[in-house]
Amino acid sequence: MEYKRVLTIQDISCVGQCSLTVALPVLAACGLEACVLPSAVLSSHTAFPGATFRDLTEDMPKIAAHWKAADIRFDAVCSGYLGSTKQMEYVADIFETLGKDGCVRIVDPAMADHGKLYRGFDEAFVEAMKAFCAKADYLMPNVTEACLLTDTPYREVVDKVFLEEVLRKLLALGPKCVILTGAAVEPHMTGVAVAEGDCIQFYSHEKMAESRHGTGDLFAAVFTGALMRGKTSMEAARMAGDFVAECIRKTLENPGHWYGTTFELALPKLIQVINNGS
Ligand code: PXL
Repeated sequence: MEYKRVLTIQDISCVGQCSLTVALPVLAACGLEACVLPSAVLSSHTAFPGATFRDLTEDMPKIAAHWKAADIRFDAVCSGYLGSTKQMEYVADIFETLGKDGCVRIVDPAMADHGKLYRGFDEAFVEAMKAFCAKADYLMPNVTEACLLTDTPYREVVDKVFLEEVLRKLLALGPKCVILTGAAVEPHMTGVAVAEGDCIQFYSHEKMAESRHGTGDLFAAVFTGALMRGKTSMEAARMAGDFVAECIRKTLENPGHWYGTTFELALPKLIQVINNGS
């Protein structure tokens, strides 16, 4: 089996089961080498009031310069939660200079959920993200981020017509493929939509009773892992959606675990699915 090297660029939230602390174990479970470029270090994700935040923007070009000099290159580069617009410029440069031939560029425009921007983000960040999305082969927003990126008023309840319109506008930003999470087109279900060229496909799966932090990051990591293991974008999106549902199911068996998912308990199943496809 070809052994691939993936670079994941996002924050380390020391506590909270999101961003790098979920991407690393998930990519490893997919049989990939996971390299990291931390965009910031936080004591926890921002849903814990009072989280500390150390911005690592200044370190990013220095780290990238070392990799260039040492001829370290990646089969895939994916970005998640970024702390500033300057960081988008650095990631865009990494996309151009640190990829092997055929490198896959994946952007999760992590900045909002449930109709609201995360703490610390503003309109200028959203505007910069619109331009950054053009650099992506695969763009992976949730419905809130999709609405922000396309100047569409957010709706709690959506339907296929609404989502198809948003997906077309997202493709117009420039990515080759859009994977939209939280695309709920049937009652009591949630799902994912994959848009590529003129083709839009939907996959519905069970909607869990509660949501949890970090599920977008889990989705992005599984999608990336599955894609790099040779799955199609639709297969990868299905695997990612099913894995997130399984993580929430396991989490709800541990009442009181409010801030993330007990995703570790679902990793054995992921390893099986990635290797055997069932
Ligand atoms: O899961 C997205 C995410 C990543 N990183 C940090 C966050 C969040 C969501 O709130 O706060 C620091």
